[in-house]
Amino acid sequence: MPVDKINKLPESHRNILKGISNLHVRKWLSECIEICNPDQVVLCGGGAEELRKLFADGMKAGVFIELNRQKLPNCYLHRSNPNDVARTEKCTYICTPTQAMAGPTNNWMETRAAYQKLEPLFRGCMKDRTMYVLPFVMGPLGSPLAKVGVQITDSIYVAASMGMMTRMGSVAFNELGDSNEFTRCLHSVGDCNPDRRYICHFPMDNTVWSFGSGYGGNALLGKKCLALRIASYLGYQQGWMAEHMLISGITEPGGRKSYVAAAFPSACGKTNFAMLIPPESYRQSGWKVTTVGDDIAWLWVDKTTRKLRAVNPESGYFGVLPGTNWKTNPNAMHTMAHDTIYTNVALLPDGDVWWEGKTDSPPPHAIDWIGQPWTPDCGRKAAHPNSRFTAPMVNNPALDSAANDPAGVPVTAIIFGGRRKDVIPIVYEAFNWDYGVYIGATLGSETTAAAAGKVGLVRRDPMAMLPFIGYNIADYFIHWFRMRSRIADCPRIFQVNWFRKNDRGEFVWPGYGENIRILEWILKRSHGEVYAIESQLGWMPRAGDINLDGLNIDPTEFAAVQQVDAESLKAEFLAEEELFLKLAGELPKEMIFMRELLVSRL
Ligand code: GTP
Ligand code: SPV
Ligand code: MN
Repeated sequence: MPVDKINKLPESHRNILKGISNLHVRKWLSECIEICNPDQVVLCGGGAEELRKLFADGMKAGVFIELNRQKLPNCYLHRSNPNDVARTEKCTYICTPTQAMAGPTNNWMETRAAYQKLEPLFRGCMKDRTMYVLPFVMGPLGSPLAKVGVQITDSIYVAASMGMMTRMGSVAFNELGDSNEFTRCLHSVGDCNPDRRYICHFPMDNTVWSFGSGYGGNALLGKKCLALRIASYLGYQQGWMAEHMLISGITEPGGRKSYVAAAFPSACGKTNFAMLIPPESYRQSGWKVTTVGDDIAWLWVDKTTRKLRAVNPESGYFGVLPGTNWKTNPNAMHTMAHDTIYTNVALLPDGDVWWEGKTDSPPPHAIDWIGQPWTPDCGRKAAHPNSRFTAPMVNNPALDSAANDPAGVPVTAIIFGGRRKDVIPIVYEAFNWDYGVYIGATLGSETTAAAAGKVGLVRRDPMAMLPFIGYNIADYFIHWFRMRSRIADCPRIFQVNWFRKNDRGEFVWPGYGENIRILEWILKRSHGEVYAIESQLGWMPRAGDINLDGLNIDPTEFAAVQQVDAESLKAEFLAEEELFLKLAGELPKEMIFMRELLVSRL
């Protein structure tokens, strides 16, 4: 922006700009101020005091309700607009010069057309509002992969959330120095009209423009937008990977520690797996699980060792509440016991909160997530199915000691998992990397409330990344196949499915903490310590190799769901065709070969 235009800005805005020493940030911010025309500009420097002020201001504005100070110190309830409760994939675009760059699975807009469409929406959108400027870092400070972003937003909820989910504040300017390499994240809730909702990514400009939503992955732009969509594109160009994966550390009896990275689609168990507490018998013999990350992993190959390593770019959790309780996920319950934002849950008369599955029996009455009186028999849910908690990762009692290590952690195994009531066994191992990539690429999962749309439909969600790949999916697959040759002794790849159901519609596998039993086999296989049986689908545990002691599960029922059923596998292949046809002529040859081998095994 020319100097004379900057001089026309109100003095208070000019003073904010003068306080920013990075000239690229200053120039971009002045342009955004000129477009959005905010009443006030607040530069967030980070820290607890600032967060307190954001909550205090948010309470005055009706954005936050303070919860019971004894039960939930420093916790707040936020109710989103009822039309704005989940990621909206149909409003999410990859904006590139050609459609081929965005590929067959992304919504696409031509770069200039997208800017032209969105600029009028942003013009004047912050009149009478405060613009928060949020500099932030994704990744441990000093990590070779750490990325700086600056988000502009008119949502105090987003500002407070970004303070927990990212390393926000002046640290970002220290990390950035004089460089122009930061992601420009412009966000406005606008009038929160679903017809004017756009989440536009400009990977070639390192830019995200998000308008019309204040919720989760649509609005906390460091998360899915930067750390997955923009980062996956950068990773493709630079030889590393941004994945929708948890990272957890597992200590075995005897003290050996291994790390696994696991990709499950949204609301399919990443946070729970990352915070897993093994059952009593396992704990006593020395098993322990610690969390590096619960949603996103950045993976790269170390130059000297040629081993795959991973960091979690985030510094907080935005976790699903329904189904979370002291039995299923005590670490999450501890994590959200203080300094937490609860979004779209029910409010109890004593200032506590409730959601479906928090307790065995529901409270006699509550105020539901839209602010209406609620009773158990009223026929509505008290909390939204995608209600969430936002909490800093330091709250997690099981935080891994390497969670902030810029060198990351080594990855021993990669796990893909979907939500499948049938067909897919509880666990099996891929024959090799290429077949593992094929398994990930054809991953099917039932849709959940984490994204707007129908729930429970099986769709292909390659690597749990379908909504998050920032470029052409064909190139993404090729990138995965090519990683193998860079890695010495590449991690073993597995598929798991915690969601198998029996004829009565009940989960066959107890899940949660008991998943350690499956992890035990995964680690033994990865370290070359247990035999496996070859099946059409992959390497299978022998009967007796998965420890079922103390479980209320019939070994024959377990064996039955591990059994590969050729007829249902054939139906699965037909369902995969949908994805293959989308890729048409661009399907990597490894995919075709893997598929042919699999078909020939049936
Ligand atoms: P996103 O944050 O959307 O990426 O979700 P996520 O993958 O982290 O899923 P999360 O761990 O929050 O779990 C989603 C839902 O699945 C919750 O209702 C959990 O209670 C439930 N869930 C998680 N793990 C298991 C499991 O092992 N078995 C069963 N039956 N349910 C599970
Ligand atoms: C997901 O949908 O995978 C999430 C929640 O982790 S959101 O941040 O809204 O994308
Ligand atoms: Mn997620």
